[in-house]
Amino acid sequence: MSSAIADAAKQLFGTANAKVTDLQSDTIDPASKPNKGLTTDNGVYVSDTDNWLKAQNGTTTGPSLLEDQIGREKIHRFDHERIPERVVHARGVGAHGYFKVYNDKASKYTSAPVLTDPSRSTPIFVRISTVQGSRGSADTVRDVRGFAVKFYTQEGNWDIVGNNIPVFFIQDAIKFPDFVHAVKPEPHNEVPQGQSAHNNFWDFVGLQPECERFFVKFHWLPELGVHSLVWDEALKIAGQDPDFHRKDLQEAIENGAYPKWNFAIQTIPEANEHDFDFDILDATKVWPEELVPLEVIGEMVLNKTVDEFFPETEQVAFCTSHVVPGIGFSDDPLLQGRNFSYFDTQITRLGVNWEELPINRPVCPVMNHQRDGQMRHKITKGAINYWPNRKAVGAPVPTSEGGYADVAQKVAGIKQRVRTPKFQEHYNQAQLFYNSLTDYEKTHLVNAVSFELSHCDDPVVFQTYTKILNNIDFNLAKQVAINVGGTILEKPARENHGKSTPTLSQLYYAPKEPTIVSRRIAILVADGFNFAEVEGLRAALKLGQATTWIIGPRRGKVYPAGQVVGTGEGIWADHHHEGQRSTLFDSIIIPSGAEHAQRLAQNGRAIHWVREAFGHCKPIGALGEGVAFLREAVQLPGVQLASSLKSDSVTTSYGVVTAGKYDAGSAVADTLKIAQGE
Ligand code: HDD
Repeated sequence: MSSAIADAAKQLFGTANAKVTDLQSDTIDPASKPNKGLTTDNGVYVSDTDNWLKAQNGTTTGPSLLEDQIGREKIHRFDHERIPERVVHARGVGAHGYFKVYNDKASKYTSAPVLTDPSRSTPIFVRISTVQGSRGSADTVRDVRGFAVKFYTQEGNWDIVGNNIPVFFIQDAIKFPDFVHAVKPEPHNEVPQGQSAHNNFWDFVGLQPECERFFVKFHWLPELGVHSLVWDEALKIAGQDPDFHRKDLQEAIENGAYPKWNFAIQTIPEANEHDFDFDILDATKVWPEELVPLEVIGEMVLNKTVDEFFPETEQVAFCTSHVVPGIGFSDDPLLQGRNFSYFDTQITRLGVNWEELPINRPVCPVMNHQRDGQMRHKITKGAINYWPNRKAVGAPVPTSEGGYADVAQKVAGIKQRVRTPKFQEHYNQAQLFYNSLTDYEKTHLVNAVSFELSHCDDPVVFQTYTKILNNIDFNLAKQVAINVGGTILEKPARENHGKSTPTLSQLYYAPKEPTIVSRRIAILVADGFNFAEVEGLRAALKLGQATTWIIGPRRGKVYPAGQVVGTGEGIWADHHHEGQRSTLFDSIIIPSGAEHAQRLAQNGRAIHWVREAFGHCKPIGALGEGVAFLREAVQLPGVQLASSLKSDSVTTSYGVVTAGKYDAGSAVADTLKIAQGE
């Protein structure tokens, strides 16, 4: 390899984010010089992009001429804009960032510098996706979320292609096409989109109930915890703003609330592979943290949005087979199949030279004797494209000098299509999961399965599946069966082992310190609101890195108490009551102001805003006359509200926080409380 290439790579790795710097050579800013204006793809300035070349005769329109190379080029390029969308995980959003480890603790397990060298900051690109829906489906559908990370390391690219669920649905890669066919829209009518609530999926899962080296499981632990939408919100947002999550990521990064994850590993020495009552290579099983504790060793931060969606987020291509020295593969039958599948799919989507695309190419030097193929970008000098060769060009690198080393592993067995007995046990951990849920998580689960099975109209499907649930828990099976007309059984199919583990409940992943970072808080106003209070609240919430949104009767000026509606200075409302709904915000505040409160109380949409937010268990705050409006809107006798307009003491009840008057001194504390729903 030429030392010039190696030097260039070294220089790139010296920059703040080597991958972002690397992409600059392929990034165009249309506003910058020397671009005088529009050109053809071959760089010729275009003088008219609106009219096809025609054989025009006076006022009679003549035929369009095929010879118009500018018109043809524009149409050709348009006709070929689409590439096949990903067969799964088609809808996604991407961002750049960095990864670093805190110390060299992982050097007990690996020699990979990306995991052991704390002086390094490795550039990464992350793509977060849904699984079932097409590229245009909604963000808030009920689905697993994909989480693929590409590390541009100095030793080459390493991809971790994970999901937000700790287990997978199937055990063997050979079942993946069946699984995906079953979950995707049904083939005869391409329905439903972005949903698993249909016969084929529940039919399939009803018949397929599996849903020194160290073995390692990788975990990304979100700094701000794990939060879910309630189903009613998710359904509504899918219509109100199908790009809700995409925008959320972009908004967080643009506001400097950079999403951050801790990186943790679970490790099992090779010698202990068979010490567990489940097979550790079965991707449908967790490694309970009581048995195999997590070690947090690093962090990942996303701090830059993409410049253009297609060349970055759409063309980024992950491969589980991309590993760097120090990391290898287990015999997990799912992983083995994935190592084949990802590479294969990229060839279909992007062509055989997909690894040369700017977003996919490593920052470190790449050199081999692979050549040609569609869309080859690189030009390699010289007459040699094979190894061994008389000039020793492109020689393999010994493992002692950083070449990839395969770990020697003894393999013996009888060639057969089977699974081990441990792979055939499917219910112990399903029960462990169910037992570990809080009561309200159990309720959500019952509702979720009931919703899904209600959309299956073939009785064979919902009756079989409700019977299967009885292997997990009798009550779960019974409640779902009652809801959907399934098979109600008289007794459990098996004893409940009674074991549970806190780490399987979402509650476990609440942030250690309550925080409002990146929360969206709506301030609901009508003309006549209390200006000083709104300003104070906004400043206080901004300090906590939340964003505030004024929701008023119109997107335009709204007038505080003391100003004449229509002529006063006013403040600008970000949205009107109809334009954005409560579902799109994490919490609501209703400030004081007599006229404003009266106006809100006469506005059906404003009342619905508050009722809906309350129904979705969102924290709601109100001050002064805002409390009176809230009282009318919520009308729930159980909810305690501040009673006196004079009192500045805070009343908290059912996530509703109220005070008679606003005390600027305690503004920060109060508003933070409101937003956290304490
Ligand atoms: Fe997969 C994409 C995650 C099993 C075959 N998968 C894909 C993506 C994620 C996962 C996050 C999106 C990557 C992106 O953003 O571009 N897949 C998983 C996880 C699995 C898993 C966590 C189990 C532990 N996958 C799996 C199997 C196979 C595939 C068993 C096939 C044998 N997956 C693919 C694929 C995709 C893909 C067809 C579609 C687009 C792509 O690869 O790039 O090859």
